[in-house]
Amino acid sequence: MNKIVLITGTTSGIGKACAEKFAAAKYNLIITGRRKERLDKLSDDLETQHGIHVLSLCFDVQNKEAVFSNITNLPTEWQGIDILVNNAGLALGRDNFDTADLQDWETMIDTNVKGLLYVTRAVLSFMINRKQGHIFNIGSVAGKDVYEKGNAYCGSKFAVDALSKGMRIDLLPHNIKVTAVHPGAVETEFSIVRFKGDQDKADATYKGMVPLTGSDIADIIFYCATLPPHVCINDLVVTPTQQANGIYIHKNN
Ligand code: NDP
Ligand code: 8X3
Repeated sequence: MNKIVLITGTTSGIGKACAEKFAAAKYNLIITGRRKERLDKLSDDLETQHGIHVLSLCFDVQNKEAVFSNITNLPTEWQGIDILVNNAGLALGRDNFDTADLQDWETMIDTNVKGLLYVTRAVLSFMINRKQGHIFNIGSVAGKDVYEKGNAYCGSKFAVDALSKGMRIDLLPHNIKVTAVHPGAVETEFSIVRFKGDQDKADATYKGMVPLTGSDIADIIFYCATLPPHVCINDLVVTPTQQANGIYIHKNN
C-alpha cells in the first residue's frame, strides 16, 4: 500500500518541491495551502504524472477550527498518515524591533508557531493510534542565530526549534520520529512575501550567491524519511556553501 504524506504549504517553494519528490516515489499526498487554484493544479498534475492519489485541503493554518475540522474529518482511507511535513510559514517585513508592524508579528507567530501546533495536534491522534509516524518541522537558520531586524521571525523559528525538541521527548513512547530541518537561503516566493511584493528587494536577497532550491530541501527531507525505522535524524542545518548562518553570507561582487 502506498504511504501517505501530509505537507502544509504546497502551493509554492519548499512544500511544492516536497510534494513533487514524494509523488515521484509513489506516496499518496495530502496537500494544503490557502490558494485553491494552485492546489487544484498541483493535484491534477501529480495524479496524472505519477498515478498516485492526491487529496487537496484548502485552509489557513492560523484558523484553529479549520485545521481541526479538515484533519479530524479526513476520510478513513486518508487517516493513516505516515509523514507530516510542517512547512507552511512566512516572514513579513525586515524592520527594527521598535518600528516593525504589529500585525506582521502576529501573522508570523500565528502561522509559524500556532499553525504548526494545531496541525501537529490534529495529525498526532492518527499517528499515535498506529504507533508510528514521522514529523518534519521546517525551522530556519533564523531559529539558530538571531540577526538584525529578524526579531519576531527569528523568535517564531526559535520556537519551532524548541517545539521540535519538546515533541521528540514527549512522543518517544509513541514511536514517532521528529526531524527539524533548518535551511538557510532558499530561493522561493519567501522573499517576495517578506518584502510584500517588492521584486527588487527579493532578488537582492539572492544576488551574488548560489542559493538553495526547494528541491534541495525536498531531497534532504526524503532522505531522512526513508532511513531505517530505528534511525532518526533529529536536527539538521543546511545552507548554501556561501552561507555560514543567518548573519554571514559571502557574496560575489
Ligand atoms: P513560499 O512563500 O514559497 O511558500 C510558503 C508556503 O506556505 C506557501 O505554500 C503558502 O501557501 C504557505 N502558507 C503561508 N501562510 C500560510 C497559512 N496561513 N496557511 C496555510 N498555508 C500558508 O516560501 P518557502 O517555501 O521558502 O517557505 C516554506 C517554509 O520554509 C516556511 O516555513 C519558511 O519560513 C521556511 N524557510 C524558508 C527559507 C527560505 O530562504 N526560503 C529558509 C528557511 C526556512 P498559501 O499562500 O497558498 O497559503
Ligand atoms: C529564512 C532564512 O535567513 O532569511 O528563514 O531568515 S533567513
